[in-house]
Parts: sequence; C-alpha cells; structure tokens
Amino acid sequence: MSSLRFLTDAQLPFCKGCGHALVAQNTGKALQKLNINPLDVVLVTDIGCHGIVDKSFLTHTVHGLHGRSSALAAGIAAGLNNPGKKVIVFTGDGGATIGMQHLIGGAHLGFDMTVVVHNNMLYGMTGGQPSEFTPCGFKTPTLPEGSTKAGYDICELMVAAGASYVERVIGIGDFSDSFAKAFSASGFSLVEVMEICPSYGVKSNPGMKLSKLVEDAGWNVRVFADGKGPSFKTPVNLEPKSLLSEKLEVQPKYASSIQKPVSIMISGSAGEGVQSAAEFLAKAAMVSGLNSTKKGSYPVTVGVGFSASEVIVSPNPILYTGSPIPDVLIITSSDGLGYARAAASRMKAGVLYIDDSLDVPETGARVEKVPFRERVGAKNSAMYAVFYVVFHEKLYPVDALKDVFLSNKIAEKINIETLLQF
Ligand SMILES: Cc1ncc(C[n+]2csc(CCOP(=O)(O)OP(=O)(O)O)c2C)c(N)n1
Ligand code: SF4
Repeated sequence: MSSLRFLTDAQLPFCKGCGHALVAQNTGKALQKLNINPLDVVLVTDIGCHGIVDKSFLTHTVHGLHGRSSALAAGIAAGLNNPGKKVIVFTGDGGATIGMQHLIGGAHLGFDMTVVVHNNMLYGMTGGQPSEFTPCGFKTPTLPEGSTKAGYDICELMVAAGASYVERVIGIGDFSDSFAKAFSASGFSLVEVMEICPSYGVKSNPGMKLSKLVEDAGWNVRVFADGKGPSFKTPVNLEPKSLLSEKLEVQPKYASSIQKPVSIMISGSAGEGVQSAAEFLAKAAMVSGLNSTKKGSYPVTVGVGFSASEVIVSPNPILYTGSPIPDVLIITSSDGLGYARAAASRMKAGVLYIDDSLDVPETGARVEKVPFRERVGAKNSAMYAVFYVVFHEKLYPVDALKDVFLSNKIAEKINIETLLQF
C-alpha cells in the first residue's frame, strides 16, 4: 500500500458515529491500495452531509447540485477519457433519489466512473425526511409512524441498467477492498454503503441494528456485478471541432474612432426586434474592428412584456460583460421603460434616447426624445433606434451597420432608407 495521502489531518466534519466518516476513510485507503496519484482523482460530491467532506480530501473536488453530481461526473469522465484518472461520485440516498435518472443513464451509457451511495435511509442534512430508499417500517423525525413501502434496491436497478461493477456493503469497519474493486473496474461502477444516521435514524428507531435492518428489508449484501461483463462505452470524439467555426469569424472592413468601451442598453417590447437590433449593433462593431458582447434579458414568456439587451462595444478586449450603468440607454416602448427605469435612475451621465411618446424617467443622463415608433412603426422601432444611435454617438461608420443589415434576410422586409432618417 502506498503512503500517498488522500485526506487532510483535520477532523472529518460529521456527527459522532456517522458512517459518512468511514466512507471517506475507506475511500482514501482504497486509493492508497491502488497507488493512484491524488491529483489523478476527481471527487464529485452532492449536496448533503456527505458532501461537506470536500475540504477533507487532497484530491480534486467538485461540489454538484443536489442529485446532479452523477451527471456532472459523467461529463468529467467523458471529457477526461483517460483510464488513469478516477472520477468518484459521493451522493446520499436523498441525492440518488432526486437524480435517479442520472444514475440509470450513467450505468446505461457506461461512463468510466464510480458512484458511492451513502445510504443512511434518510435526508440527513435537512433533518431526516424519508427518501425513496427508506425501508418499510423505518421511522424518521418527519415520518414518526414509519415508512409503509419498501425502499429502492439501487443495486438491482444498476445491474438492470448495465453497470459493470455493483456491490452493497455494510458501512462498518474496513470495506476498502470493495471500493478498490469498484474504482479499478472499467465503465460504470456503484457501491451502496449502508448506514444509519445517528442523529436522526438511530434516535427515531432506538435499538435498531444496521445488519438486521438491511436483512429485514430484503437487501442482499453482496457483489451484484463483478466488472467482468461487457460494459458499453460511450464513443468519445477525440478530435472535437471548435464551436467557433470559421463561418463565425468577422473580417473587419471599417474602422472606429472610439477610445474606450461604450455600453448600450436597448429596452423595448417583445416582438419588436430588440434582440436582432442588438445583434446587428454588436456584429457591426466587429466589422468595424471593435470587440463586442451582447446579453439578452426577457421574461420566460418570451412573446409578451419587455425585451432588453445590453451591448458593449470596445477597442480593447471585454473581460467583464456586465454593465449595470449604461453609457447609452435606448427606450423604445412602455414595456421597455418599465424594465429600464432602474438603469436610467443609476445614470449620472451618458445619453438616454427615448421614444417621444413616453414619459421621461428619473435620470442624470442627457435626454434625447425621438419619434422612433411614429417614423418606422412599432415593429421596426428598435432597429431604427440602433441606426440612429450609431450615427449620433459616432460609435462606428453607419455603413458597417448597413452591411450587416443588408446581408440579413430581414432586409427584404424593411426598407433600409426608412432606417437612415437622422
Ligand atoms: C434541488 C434541491 N432540493 C433540495 C435541497 C435541500 N437539501 C439540502 S441537503 C438535503 C438532504 C440531503 O440528503 P442526502 O442526499 O440523503 O445526504 P445526507 O445529508 O444524508 O448525507 C436536501 C433535501 C437542495 N439543496 N437542492
Ligand atoms: S446529521 Fe446524520 S448524516 Fe448528517 S452528519 Fe450527522 S449523523 Fe451524519
């Protein structure tokens, strides 16, 4: 056994007698037996008491959302695609309940990872609610009369789903050999460690013995799949293409004279072309040799209410895309006014371009009232406003915006001349 260390010297963070501590210690011991470098191990923990063990491990650790740690680990395993690396998931029975489909999918697709289910028969961290693993008759603080149905047999489920190595162990003493077998199995492996949470399970079921409970529940303590059977492997693309295909590259054709970043917020109504206008504004900046970013905001009901977008154009790389106080604010409708009122009130300088049918909100910006809607109609008001602002703010040549506009099929619907009224 190697002398490599996997756990810090600090005391493990669990209540006295909690089986989670033994799982952590046995994990460290199994990895020592396998002589694996701690930095070749990625431990993905779930939400729950077991998950607070992160800080005790000297491996890489990732803390996932409740129930999603297996999905996260599957992505890591596929990305690493290296049998020399070990991806280990720690989850509770609560997290396994919430993320059951991720476990079934992981086993089915044969991701190279090991899931350790800390089955203490209840949701520990939140005070002892029953999970789908809680056995019949088992009492918890929120179910004092005891569960009336059987808990899941995760081991049988995993075998049926196609896992390569599956074992159930009683979480007492040394079970590091079981972990070592699971960690060295190829494909998807799972070990279910049976525990009783001393703080909620033992208190609610005084005198109950863990092995008796497991036996009465009809759960076998054994190896269910020994890792020797065929394990389906997800094909991994070893030559992934960049998401930024050549087609997305923009060749600068014009020049801009702006010296510093300018943030522009456009706020209007859904269905009035706000997002397209913002996209054209950002793209034409690139055609003019600038960097640009675009962020969209709209309610989940995308067809009604406000639609807003924040664009930054800059001669320098944009390292932060937020712009809580815009330099230029464009408001083209009353929905847009409702959304942008707070941003307008934060402006101590800059310019507010607002449709002249709207009341001017409280702002420290210079105000320009323009009849956007009257001149081009509601549907084209955002696009027109963008042309108008590029011209008046001298962000870059209007010709750049014209080029971007004319190369899009939207140009078949809007007469470009109507957008050039400055
Ligand atoms: C999606 C989601 N649902 C619920 C919670 C609240 N929550 C936090 S910890 C926890 C219980 C965890 O129980 P379990 O997974 O069994 O782990 P244990 O605490 O027993 O180790 C719950 C329900 C959450 N954080 N996220
Ligand atoms: S509440 Fe239960 S599961 Fe959580 S640390 Fe304490 S004993 Fe362990």
